[in-house]
Amino acid sequence: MAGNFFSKWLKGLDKTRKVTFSRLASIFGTNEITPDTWDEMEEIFLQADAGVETTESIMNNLKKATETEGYYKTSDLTNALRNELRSRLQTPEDPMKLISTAKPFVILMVGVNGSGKTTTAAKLAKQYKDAGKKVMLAAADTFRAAAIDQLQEWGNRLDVPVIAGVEGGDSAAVAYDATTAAVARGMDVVIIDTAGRLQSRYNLMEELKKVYRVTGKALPGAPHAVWIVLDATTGQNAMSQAKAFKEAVKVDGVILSKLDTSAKGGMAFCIAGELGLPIIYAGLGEKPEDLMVFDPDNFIEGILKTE
Ligand SMILES: Nc1nc2c(ncn2[C@@H]2O[C@H](COP(=O)(O)OP(=O)(O)O)[C@@H](O)[C@H]2O)c(=O)[nH]1
Ligand SMILES: [Mg+2]
Repeated sequence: MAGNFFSKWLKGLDKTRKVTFSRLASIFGTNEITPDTWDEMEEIFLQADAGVETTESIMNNLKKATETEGYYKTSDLTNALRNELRSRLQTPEDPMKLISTAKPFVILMVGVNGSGKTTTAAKLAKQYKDAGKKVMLAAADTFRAAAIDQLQEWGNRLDVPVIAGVEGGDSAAVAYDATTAAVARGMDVVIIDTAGRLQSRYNLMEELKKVYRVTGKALPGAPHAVWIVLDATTGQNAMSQAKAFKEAVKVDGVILSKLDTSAKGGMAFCIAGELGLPIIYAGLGEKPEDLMVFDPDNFIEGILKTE
């Protein structure tokens, strides 16, 4: 079981490992630490999209450790590197425990178009349903009819009720209705999918604020969690998007989607430091079961493992 669990991470992190981090092996294959060691390591982190700031900080800490500990062989660096990376990832609170802290527990999914919100909402619905929870989905992305259909299809496949409005309708009203219905029907979890078009960032953010506010009117304390879905293939771009969303609503955590198709998984290392948010889940594929609670140790193992 544990083996299966890790192999999913290993496979999901194939691209990030093979394109970038596997090159660490050639650094650790040489004997002594030289200026090239540092240059190459820095390049690897930048290519993996860890970001300039985070990369600099990792490099500085490793150089400092090398001085204070008196490292001179590259092999001395492997543990220091692991520790350095691990310190940049937060262990998320167990989401299964978290969703039991309110009934219904209302989750708001936010993020730009195409980041994976709707798919992730469905994946979450499946996990919670499989755990015996009564789950409801809400299609508050009323901007496109296709978005409503997409969530309704997932609802059918997973046998989970979906509350939906009409195309062009008021998304806040959908969120309100869903939350109210969930209370009335004794649901355990409500997952509200929202719109993410960026063309009109101002309107999007205003709409999101309204959805947030109105959900709290339907049920004081809701939404209990706001999770931003960030597409790992967009690397550092996703970071600036996240900052914009954080200005609009109180975001509680990140879901890093599409790690399986990304070579930029290094961005995970700047999320805690630069956004102050934990990564709660990782998307490792398109199927409903391809969502894992973020596990920092498996993540690091998965990107650093040598074949
Ligand atoms: N490979 C992969 N594809 C994903 C993942 N999450 C979402 N997708 C795909 O990304 C595309 C956009 O997802 P969608 O949920 O519609 O994004 P939304 O616009 O934010 O709601 C779809 O084709 C999804 O199947 C993931 O973890 N891995
Ligand atoms: Mg969507």
